[in-house]
Amino acid sequence: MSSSSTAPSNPSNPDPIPAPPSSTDASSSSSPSRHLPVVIIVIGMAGSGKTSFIQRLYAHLHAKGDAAYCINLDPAVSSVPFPANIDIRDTVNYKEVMKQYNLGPNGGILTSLNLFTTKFDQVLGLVEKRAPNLKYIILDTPGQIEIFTWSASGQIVAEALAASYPTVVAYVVDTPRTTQPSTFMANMLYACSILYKTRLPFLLLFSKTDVVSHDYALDWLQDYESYQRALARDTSYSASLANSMCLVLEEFYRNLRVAGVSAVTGQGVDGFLEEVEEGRKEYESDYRPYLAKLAEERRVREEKRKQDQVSRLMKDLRVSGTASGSSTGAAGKGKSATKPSAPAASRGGRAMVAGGRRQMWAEEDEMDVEEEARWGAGGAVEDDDDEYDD
Ligand SMILES: Nc1nc2c(ncn2[C@@H]2O[C@H](COP(=O)(O)OP(=O)(O)OP(=O)(O)O)[C@@H](O)[C@H]2O)c(=O)[nH]1
Ligand SMILES: [Mg+2]
Repeated sequence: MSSSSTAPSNPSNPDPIPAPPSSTDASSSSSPSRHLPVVIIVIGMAGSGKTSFIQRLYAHLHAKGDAAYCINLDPAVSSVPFPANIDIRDTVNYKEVMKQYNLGPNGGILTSLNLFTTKFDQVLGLVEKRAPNLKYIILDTPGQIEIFTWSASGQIVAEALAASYPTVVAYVVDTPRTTQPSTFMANMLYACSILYKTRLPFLLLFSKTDVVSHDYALDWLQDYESYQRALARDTSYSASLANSMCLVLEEFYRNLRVAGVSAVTGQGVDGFLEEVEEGRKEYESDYRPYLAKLAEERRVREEKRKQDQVSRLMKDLRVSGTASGSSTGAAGKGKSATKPSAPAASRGGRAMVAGGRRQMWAEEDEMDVEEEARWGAGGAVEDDDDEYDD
């Protein structure tokens, strides 16, 4: 894994490094993430314009003196047109992965991403060192969208970054290729599924607006009757499905941030950055408390697990202690008097057995504790020998 030195944020680079946000900034006191770079994860269907948009965004930020750190997560791309500080291709050779694991192109990309993710702690370390001087961290993802959105690796990458930095998902929609109402609906459903999967602040980014303006999309998003009118011209079965779905998606549309950009002309990039800033605020107000809630739940679960382990251990100790006591004290009593001690003593060791058997023994031990109590209280319950046989 290497980090290129072409980015303006590199200390060895003479390009301007933006000053950290001033402490007199109105929102700095109320927003703990104000000084942190914002992560923008760019996701979108194949060829929707992700890479070209990042190239344009990087150039725009560079011109403004805002430092951006770019990470390329697409192992199959032949050339990256923006200066990637971290490039998955420096770590994993996608073609070799295909050969070595006997995979097709998509399996190769997925496996490459999985391999890269195993090193993601190193990426986080590199990012962390540079973070104080950065304004944005931008991620380009593979064109095979599901490889990032539905794989464990994609989730790990997104969650690892979102745990440390305000993070926004920019879902790129190919504006000229989405003018059909049913294609539009399919794309919105996909966007919706990503929003609910990541739970991160979400931004719909209509690309290639130099070719077709995204006004039609804004119209459909704001007024579903207008969408239905467009759909009325389509008599296919998928149109009737889209008709029902648009009502369902109304709620999704209502909370959506939208921007339109052209990677060719640069039009709309400032509007996009404004939406990213809104996304950062949403991260602060919604996602950070959600993270804190998750962390608290994890802490409680872990606490309970530890307590359970301790109480199981105490039971084991009590049982084996009683067992060794009874094996000496009960010597010469009858057959039934020594019975509980034998399995109890051996169970002390068996409790160490890993996996599913542990639960079995734990449950058994609970029964035996009761049994020991009865024995201790002088209860004369005679058990069958067989019950204790392995
Ligand atoms: N006219 C125009 N063409 C664009 C724009 N953005 C991208 N393109 C073209 O769309 C095609 C795909 O662009 P990419 O940036 O490679 O898209 P991508 O989403 O990164 O593609 P994959 O990584 O393969 O999924 C290229 O031919 C670009 O030149 C744009 O804003 N305007
Ligand atoms: Mg690309």
